[in-house]
Amino acid sequence: MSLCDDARSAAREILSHDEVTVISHIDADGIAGEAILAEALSRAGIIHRSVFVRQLEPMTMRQVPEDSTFKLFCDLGAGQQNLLEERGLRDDEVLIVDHHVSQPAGRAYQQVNCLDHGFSKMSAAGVAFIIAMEMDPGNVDLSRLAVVGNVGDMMAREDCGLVGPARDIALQGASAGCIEVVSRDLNCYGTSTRPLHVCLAYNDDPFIPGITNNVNGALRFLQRLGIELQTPEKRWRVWEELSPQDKRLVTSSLVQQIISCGERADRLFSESYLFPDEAARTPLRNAQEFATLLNACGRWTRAFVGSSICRGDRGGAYREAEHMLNNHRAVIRELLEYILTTGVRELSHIQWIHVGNRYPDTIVGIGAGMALSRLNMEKPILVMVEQPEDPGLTKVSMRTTERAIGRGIDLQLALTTASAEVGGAGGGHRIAAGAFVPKESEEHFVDRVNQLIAGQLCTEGQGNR
Ligand SMILES: [Mn+2]
Repeated sequence: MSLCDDARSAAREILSHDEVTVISHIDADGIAGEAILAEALSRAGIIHRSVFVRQLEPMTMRQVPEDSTFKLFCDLGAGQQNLLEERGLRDDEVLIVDHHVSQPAGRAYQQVNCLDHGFSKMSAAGVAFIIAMEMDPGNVDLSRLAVVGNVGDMMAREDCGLVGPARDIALQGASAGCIEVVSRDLNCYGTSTRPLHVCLAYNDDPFIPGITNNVNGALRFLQRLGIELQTPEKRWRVWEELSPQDKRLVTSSLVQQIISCGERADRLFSESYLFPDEAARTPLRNAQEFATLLNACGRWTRAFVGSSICRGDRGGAYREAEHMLNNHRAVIRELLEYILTTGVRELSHIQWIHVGNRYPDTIVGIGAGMALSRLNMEKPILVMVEQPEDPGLTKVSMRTTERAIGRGIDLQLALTTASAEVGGAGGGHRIAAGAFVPKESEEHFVDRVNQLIAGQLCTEGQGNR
């Protein structure tokens, strides 16, 4: 059975029900996946409602209604099939749409999981889209949301673009005219909304000496090239607005700058995914910024606002999301300042800080990533934060760089191993991972992670990249 076969039988199953509950995750991928399924269900005339959870655990299982509706789990469920079983859910009333590692339980729940077919660079929204297309090929416009989910889950990061079936979805959207796939675009966040010099200065992958973390340096660099940085109305221009010649001039000069510092310039370019139907200079214009908007909604527990935007609301929901995005950024800036002024503690192979209960646990990962580029980038950063609902539990977020991954570092492996040893749980990706650990084991845990990272660097060269 191929992924398509699985999706086809899942579509048939879904279409056979009159009432469906979608249970999804509150991040960009979960919200985009939910919106794809909800929209496909609406179009098929099936009654449905949705529930968003931060993660699937015994507490949040209570939000899953005890009724006769068919339960569609999205971006979660594969690893928590024991919970579904404990709840007494029958195998004929559940379908799991996921891309996380499966933990089978006694009952064989029906599942569409790209991981089962060897596709690790695909998100739940991507899987949801393939199912939606099997429900009705007219759902091709939902490819935009699938791309947002994939990019939001960092599926395009390592290879500077989507690959495999996730990329096929982007190309399907391009043929249908709703996505513009730009090859060798500038690999930079904020190309639709940020003034170009700010956009360049905030980018740290690749790290460009004199430009990264240096807004004035970036501004002088662009002025030297003679690029028209403002419109006649004195508004700063964004990358998207530059002429093709100016874009080429900027990228070729950046390449020179990087090479003259002895660095590799290949990560300066990436494939990007634009949505030409959206208003200019809004975060809805490209997949990366759209994903941030959804993450902001989820992190401020307003996943439904994000879902409404995915399904076309450009009025009230969009204004509310813009507000959350500003708030989101302000709190992240505060966290960044806090980390930099308080300072991290350095161990031999990692650097870490505990921010107590000052910041919501949902943003510490992002703050950690931003802080890392201002600190020693050779050492992965680990940030701990108190769990608001459970002070006995500490949330851990770790971030590192592509370069460190190339040297053998795998944060997901380190955190999963170390947290399991203290009775916690972890997960994520090589470059960004998280865990929950009991508060009393914090110190031991940090030392253990340090040890594991040291071990990973030793085994470098075994070709596990
Ligand atoms: Mn996901």
